[in-house]
Amino acid sequence: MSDFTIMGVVNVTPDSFSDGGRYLDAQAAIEHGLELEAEGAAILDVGGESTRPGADPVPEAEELRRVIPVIEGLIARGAGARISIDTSKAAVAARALDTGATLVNDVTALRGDPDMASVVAAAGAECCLMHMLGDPRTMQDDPHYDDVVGDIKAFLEERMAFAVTAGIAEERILLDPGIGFGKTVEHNLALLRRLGEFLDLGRPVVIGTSRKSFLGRLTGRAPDERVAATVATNVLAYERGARLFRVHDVAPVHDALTVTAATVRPPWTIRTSTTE
Ligand code: PMM
Repeated sequence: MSDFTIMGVVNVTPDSFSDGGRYLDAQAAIEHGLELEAEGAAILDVGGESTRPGADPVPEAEELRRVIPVIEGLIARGAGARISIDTSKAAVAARALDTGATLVNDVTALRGDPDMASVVAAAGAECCLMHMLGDPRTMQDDPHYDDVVGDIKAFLEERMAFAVTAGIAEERILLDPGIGFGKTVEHNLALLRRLGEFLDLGRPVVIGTSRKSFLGRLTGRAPDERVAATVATNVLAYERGARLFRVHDVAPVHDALTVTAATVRPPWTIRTSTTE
């Protein structure tokens, strides 16, 4: 039994940072989700609104039109992975939960829509609270922190208290420092280097570095050439205590984390089907 969980990204958007437009058609998104599950994703994170820097908001009806058929299709096709809805709109979360999603991944940490907390609480759903400075249109305009780790820890602690007051059980909460959301390259690297400090908050830490621009700034590579950089950051994050990994490239990250977990926490599982 591995102690890490991979969340495969299923973006149904024309403009997401690294895979925008590729899976805009519901059928393509469903096939892609099933492939990610076969590669080792235990959660599929379905999103219909891009959060890339500078992105414009998507109207509710359009977001519903993008994501609901994909969730329906994944369930109809017998997906075994749990389904997460990546949204900050309560109405989208509510429909997704009704359709079969069990986790709400809200990049605004319940600040984007006043009804979101009660929707999550009423459904008894799990919820990922992520840190973002400002909003996607402005977040990369000269972000500043007194102490990036301390400030984000305090934010997540406050958001967790808010969620619990709203009726969301603490054991249903996951926490994410929000790599790339209002952070410089140095902020992102400090968050990874000091990721272990977030374990003090007592909830599983989620990390999303996949193909992000700080990896491009470091390596000079285009988004779909950042697999090795993505693997490196996820291995490091695991070693620092993260347990949920939101990635586009599930197969390589799954292999890397399997070996990392076996090394850090033996005993491991020998797979007999492997050729020498
Ligand atoms: N990153 C993106 C979207 N949703 N959710 C969580 N919890 N953590 C993240 O880091 C995160 C997220 C942006 O990435 P994409 O546009 O490449 O999907």
